[in-house]
Amino acid sequence: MSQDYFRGDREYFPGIGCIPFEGPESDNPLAFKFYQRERVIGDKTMQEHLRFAVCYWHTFCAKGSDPFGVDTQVFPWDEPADPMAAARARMDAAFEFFTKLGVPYYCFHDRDMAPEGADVAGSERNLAAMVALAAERQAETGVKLLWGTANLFGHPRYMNGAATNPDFAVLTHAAAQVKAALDATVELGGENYVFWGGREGYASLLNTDTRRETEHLARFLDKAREYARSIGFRGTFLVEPKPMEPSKHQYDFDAQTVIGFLRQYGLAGDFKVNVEANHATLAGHSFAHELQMCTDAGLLGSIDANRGDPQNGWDTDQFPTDLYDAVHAMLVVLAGGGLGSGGLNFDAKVRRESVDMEDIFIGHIGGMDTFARALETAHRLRANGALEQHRAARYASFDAGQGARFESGELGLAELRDLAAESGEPERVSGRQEWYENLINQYM
Ligand code: XUL
Ligand code: CO
Repeated sequence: MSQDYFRGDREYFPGIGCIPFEGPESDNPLAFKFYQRERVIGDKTMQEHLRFAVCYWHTFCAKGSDPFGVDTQVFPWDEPADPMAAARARMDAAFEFFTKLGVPYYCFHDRDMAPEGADVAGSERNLAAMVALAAERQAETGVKLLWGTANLFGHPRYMNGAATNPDFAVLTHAAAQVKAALDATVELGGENYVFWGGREGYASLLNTDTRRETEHLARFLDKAREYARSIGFRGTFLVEPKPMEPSKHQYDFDAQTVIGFLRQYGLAGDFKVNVEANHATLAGHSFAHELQMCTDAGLLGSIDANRGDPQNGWDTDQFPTDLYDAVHAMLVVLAGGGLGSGGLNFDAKVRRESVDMEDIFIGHIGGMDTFARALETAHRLRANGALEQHRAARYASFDAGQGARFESGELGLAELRDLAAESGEPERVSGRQEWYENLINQYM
């Protein structure tokens, strides 16, 4: 037991020390095989590229219940009967975990960190007390806050939505929570602030004024920005798309929907997108597709790293272990210039059947190793340059001559028609998809 590992009066993960790097030959499940914090890839260390974060909610709050069964996991930090004492114990366990795992960041919802009080002021007091402790723990461990957020979906008052609730009184409670969560994020030096609108959508079109609700959402985000900037928040606001669950339809359906919404209401720039892999697949897209749409718009903010299960149509929030998927994602991230002030937050949980304390370490280690390998592979692929050269060459006909004149808007439809008549039937050019796919496999 070493005081380096934990700051409270109890060690919550006894028998597990700081996770070492042992390399791909190691058979120790509690060691990294690929993630080496200080290893330089291109111009940055792995830690600087990947900016890993642990999420407070799945890892320290959720205990394996599902709609058909109760909790299966037992956590020692839940032992205190007083909710604030339990919150303090949970925080000590969380910082012990962050330190032992060796991640630079964490993320939280207000209600993960502090219990709801009897009224607005009571909830604010609870959160402020826990934020003071978090500030101490951050200073002692060097672990930083990637983003904060407010849970605007768990409490029954939000059953018809938060900022999009048809009842103004509910909207005011959502505002109170966001205000306090913004205060907390600023206090803790958070680099971003997230809005995930789990219940900002509808169950039935028949009882919903969708136009009014989306306007309320935009107004709410605008007022949150105004307040946050007034208290000195310099970071990025992030909207996290998801098409459904718990709502039948969520307004922030996917990246392109959110990008259009942010631009329509003058929020783009201050607000960017937090892409979650499992939300992408729920929307019928790939993870890489969502990242690409955000990169094209200059609005990729951060990533919630996880994966779904191809046999399930819901948000299983599994740890990301699919290397092919992660390589594709890292190709997009590197091509876009990296994650900026965002990071890779493991919005992932161990399975309900994984009931040992070490399982949560093993889940995170696997996710970190997957992205470390993906980073290294994507970097080598980009250094080789063949993929990008081939892709660029497909568009060479727009680089000069009439194609370039079209791009700059000089050619009208009638002129384009005359060019078609002149040049006759174009030669068919192969898309060579198999060549691209094989190249990725060759580098993995
Ligand atoms: C839910 C989800 C949330 C957000 C934060 O699917 O992803 O945990 O990341 O509210
Ligand atoms: Co998420």
